[in-house]
Amino acid sequence: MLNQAQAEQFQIEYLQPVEKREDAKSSWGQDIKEGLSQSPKTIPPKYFYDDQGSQLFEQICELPEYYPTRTEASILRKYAEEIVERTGICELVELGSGSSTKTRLLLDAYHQQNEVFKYMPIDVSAGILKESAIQLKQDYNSLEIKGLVGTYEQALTQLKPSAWPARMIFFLGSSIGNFSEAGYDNFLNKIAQVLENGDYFLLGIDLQKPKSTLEPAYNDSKGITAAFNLNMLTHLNNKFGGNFDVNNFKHQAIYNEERKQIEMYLLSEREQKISLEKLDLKVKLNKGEKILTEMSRKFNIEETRDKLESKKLKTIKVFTDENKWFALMLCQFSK
Ligand code: AVI
Repeated sequence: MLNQAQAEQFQIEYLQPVEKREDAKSSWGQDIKEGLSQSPKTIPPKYFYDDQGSQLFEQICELPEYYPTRTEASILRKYAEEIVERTGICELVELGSGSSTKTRLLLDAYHQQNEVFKYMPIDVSAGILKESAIQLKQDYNSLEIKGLVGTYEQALTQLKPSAWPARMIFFLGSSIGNFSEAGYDNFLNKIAQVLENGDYFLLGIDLQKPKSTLEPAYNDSKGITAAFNLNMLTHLNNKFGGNFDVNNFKHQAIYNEERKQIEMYLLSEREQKISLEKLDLKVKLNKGEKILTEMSRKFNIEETRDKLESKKLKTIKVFTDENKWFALMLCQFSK
């Protein structure tokens, strides 16, 4: 619980549910019904992130095998100042902010260059949003923070026009890799819709690389990624009155070289019947049947640049590490 003084230091707003009919199938619950009725079965990755899942993801980011976080952080550490010089005064909007750890590298740079700014973290986990806002307020006293609780979809349809000279939306950690091809396209359309001429978009992408580096990053030796994957079932049990027994499932992650993506599965170790009472859903799983829980697509800089350009997002600078494992694309919107 927040005390009075803490609660007064920042604003937290809960975004409205997406109500439009055409978006209804992706709202909470409906997409599970759909995903578990198709073949192969799927559960959307957004169900990883209850408070426990968000904590586990934070632990993944610290793992020695999981190179994306530290690589992206090293790029930010090196180039944050240049990003600030290029954007100037900005309202910073972060999609999927989590604990905002990496973001601090950017916030530090704005702070040091005395650029006034406002930070709007957006995350589905209210718990992690509040915790990080308290920490940030302690470290950046003059920072105006307004956290939004909700999905990207909610945020991008409900963001109000900015009163600041410019806005920069940033989406780090290669979370864009977790979208399907159609979801990726749709997401960029929405980004382009909320940006005004001259606004910025900073996108973190994990680049294509050998399987021998990729697979261990999703099959860590401590089993944290396995716990993260299995926690999705506990989340569904809690949220929808389900009876998944996590002991009957195994984590699996493989790199699909043809499609250039990591695919993460929950493998049913026996034949079992699952019910999710609140969704009025009953599902039968065979022994060895797999539920796809996540795709993590890996990118190529030139293709991504073209894709962004097709949405009027002109890449003004690509920042990368010496191994070319990860890239940050800084784009500017121009109609
Ligand atoms: C959030 N996202 C970018 C992570 C990824 O690498 O695709 C999620 C993740 N899944 C397993 N480990 C990390």
